[in-house]
Amino acid sequence: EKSPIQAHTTHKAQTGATRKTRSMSLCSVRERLRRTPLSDAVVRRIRALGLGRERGGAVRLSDEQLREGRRRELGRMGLIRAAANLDELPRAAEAELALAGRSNVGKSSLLNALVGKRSGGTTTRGLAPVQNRPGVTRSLNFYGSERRGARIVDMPGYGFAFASDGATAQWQAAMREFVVSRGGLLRVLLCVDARQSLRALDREFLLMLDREAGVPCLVVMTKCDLVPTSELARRFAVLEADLAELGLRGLRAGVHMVSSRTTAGVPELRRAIAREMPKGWLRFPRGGTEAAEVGGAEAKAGDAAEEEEVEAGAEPLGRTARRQRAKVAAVARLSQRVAAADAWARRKSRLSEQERSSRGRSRRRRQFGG
Ligand SMILES: Nc1nc2c(ncn2[C@@H]2O[C@H](COP(=O)(O)OP(=O)(O)O)[C@@H](O)[C@H]2O)c(=O)[nH]1
Ligand SMILES: [Mg+2]
Repeated sequence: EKSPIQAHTTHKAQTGATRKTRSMSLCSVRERLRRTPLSDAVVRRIRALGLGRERGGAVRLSDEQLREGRRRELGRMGLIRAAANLDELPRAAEAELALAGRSNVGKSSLLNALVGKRSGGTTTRGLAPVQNRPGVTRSLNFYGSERRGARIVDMPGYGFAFASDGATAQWQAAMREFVVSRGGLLRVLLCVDARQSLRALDREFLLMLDREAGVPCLVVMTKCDLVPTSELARRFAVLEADLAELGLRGLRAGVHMVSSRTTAGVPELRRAIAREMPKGWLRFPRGGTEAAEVGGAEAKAGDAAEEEEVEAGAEPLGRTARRQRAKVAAVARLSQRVAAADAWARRKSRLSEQERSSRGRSRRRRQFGG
């Protein structure tokens, strides 16, 4: 039995049809864009968010928008674990949000923008490594701050360019297993490059997420600073239509548009996430002081600001969300028991150095991809 993703990969290899299908679908997208009417409401929304690439340079954001976009949410996030295989996953005791999408669509950059982390001038760099080359993230990277339950998982892009087909298929099988069996995974943010349309791998992933894993999903158009407003509005309409066609039960209404480079649209996305995740998962600073803007004294000021934060006004949770929370709580209880049992077992019999290294070898053998 092959997964739809594996079947797709094999089909590509056998028929060599990739180039042909790709150029055909490209034509049809152009044609569809031409025929899609321009929605005034969407154009207004793009302008209000400060998105779209306009002639003569980037759209300008107000100081207020910039400040809001650069806010450091979720406290001091750090890399908790880079899992190169499914044996290395951290315990699923927390509420997790995973970023998924094709390679190079800007997942890691969006993670940096969401947590308000940046180094240098842009938010596309910072906490999670970013490179202008597909397939940089090849492990499941878990980010979080110990003090809070928030976890963001940076997933490797499906179909990364420089791996062999075999390794890619292995990765995809592993990603499937991750989203299907991960107890604490509450939502997935599916990222689509604003200059591209929904591709076969996106569709397959979304269907698998919906039908097999049952994980609700938010869709985000990334790099919206690179597309002219009217084209962006049309691409937005085409994407919404394509998503509607898939008939996903767990799809959250309303595609989000962001630029991780300028942080435009990021505050709005954070608010949408706060509504989806358990209360307190994502908090907003109460006061007007901008800890993230303090520069050198950032870490200290950030901690002080954290103390004052209040919980975001999350909307009452629906039945599904309540069930998800109950599931998370159950997993947390279970993993506490497992941890206690583990600690007890460790005390009783310390593994010899030799045993430990032979374990390491068999673990490496089970590694997938990259
Ligand atoms: N202009 C622009 N470039 C972006 C944006 N987000 C990401 N990029 C660039 O796209 C490339 C891939 O980004 P990355 O976050 O590593 O993508 P990932 O492979 O999906 O994690 C990098 O060169 C980023 O600087 C954005 O919002 N605007
Ligand atoms: Mg990445």
